[in-house]
Amino acid sequence: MFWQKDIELMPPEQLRELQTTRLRRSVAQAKKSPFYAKALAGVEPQSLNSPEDVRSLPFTVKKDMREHFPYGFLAVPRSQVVRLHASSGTTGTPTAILHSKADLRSWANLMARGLYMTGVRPSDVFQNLTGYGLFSGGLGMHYAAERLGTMVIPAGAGNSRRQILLMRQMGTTVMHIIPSYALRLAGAFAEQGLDPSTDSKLKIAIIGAEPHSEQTRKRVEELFGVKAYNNYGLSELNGPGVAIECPEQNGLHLWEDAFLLEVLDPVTMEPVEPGQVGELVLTTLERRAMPLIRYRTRDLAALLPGECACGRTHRRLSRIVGRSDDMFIIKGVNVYPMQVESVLMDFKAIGGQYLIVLENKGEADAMTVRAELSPEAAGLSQKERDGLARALAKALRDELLVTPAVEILPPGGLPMSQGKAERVQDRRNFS
Ligand code: DLL
Repeated sequence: MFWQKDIELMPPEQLRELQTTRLRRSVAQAKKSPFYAKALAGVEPQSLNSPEDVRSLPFTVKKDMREHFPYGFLAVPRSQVVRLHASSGTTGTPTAILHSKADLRSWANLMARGLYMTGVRPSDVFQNLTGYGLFSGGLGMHYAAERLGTMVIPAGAGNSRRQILLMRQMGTTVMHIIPSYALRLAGAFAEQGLDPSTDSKLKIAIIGAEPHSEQTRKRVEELFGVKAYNNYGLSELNGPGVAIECPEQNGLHLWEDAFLLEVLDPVTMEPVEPGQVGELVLTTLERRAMPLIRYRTRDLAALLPGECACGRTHRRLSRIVGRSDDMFIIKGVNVYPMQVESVLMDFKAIGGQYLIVLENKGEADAMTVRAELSPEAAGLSQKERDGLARALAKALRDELLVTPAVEILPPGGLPMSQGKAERVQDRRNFS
């Protein structure tokens, strides 16, 4: 049942003591880097006496990492660095995340712990359908699955025909996949007259790397006949494996021996109550090459109150409800793309892909939701499509309090992305 029983079931008080010891060590280590030598000047690691004492330290933001690219956060000699990853931002200077051998070992172990928790075993065949390269999803998951002892198929992202062939030939039982791609892949099975729930041996899907709704998870589970486990992470904090669901599927256990979590009001930066949504702020407790102190992730989620029936003491996060920088304002209303997705996924005739387009139209801003039909609904008549568009517009208005225009597209009608799906195009000119 457990990969590291003593750590996974560690009593909360003991876990806090471990965190305090590791926080001191992490701060001392961080101070060896040029950035933190300045930012933490005057901070005495031994004066930190509880996990809450982290609040006396300054935040780290992505901009700091950009400005100190590539080696400003490095806390070990360059010769000890064995791997570079980068975060997925598409604009501006990238951020470099540097790992030592020990860092990679500890990351692989953490993610292996998560995989084991979902039921992955050495007897499984593990197909990794995420991109290999600077993106941390591919290699990060690859080494974790190897560490666990499963046979890994390093398929990478895209090329659905080959993915399906590999799955069927090799008897793949576990897939690691970005949820928007999982829905496309189900469509590719259907195009070949195959049903992924019966024409594959899949039983587990590990999904993550992009926000997705509960409805999307359910869809992946139904289409593929699997249990789909939500896995959260970001490159700055290693990558996959920061928090992941157990078989209870009631929140994501955040590995608190490796990360110190704060959930803060993004405006006041004060802690919010358990159950309330706030920004996740994380401090690494194990990283040597590049420790990060109070990193503002911009991801929004709630810390869930109560204990988990699985017995693990590491506290649970809700799914990510959005990013503070994802939210857009239209006609004065705050909207998160995830709200739109939840509505769309309640309609069986709608497939997994959608795009929200924001434009200036005359005096006011206009919002258009473009949604693809599911392969099964591809044959709907124009009249039926119009009816569907009207029903969608109404359901979206009820959820968002603004009425968008809705365009229904055939399956495959939106541009395909190799990695994370693009969900919002803001073409507005604010000048
Ligand atoms: O996406 C790491 C990863 C790879 C996680 C594979 C899980 C699986 P980045 O490219 O740096 O790293 O993007 C990190 O993606 O801040 C979130 O906004 C979003 N994200 C990641 N996992 C989830 C998830 C990887 N399960 C950014 N749910 C994060 C919602 C997620 N959003």
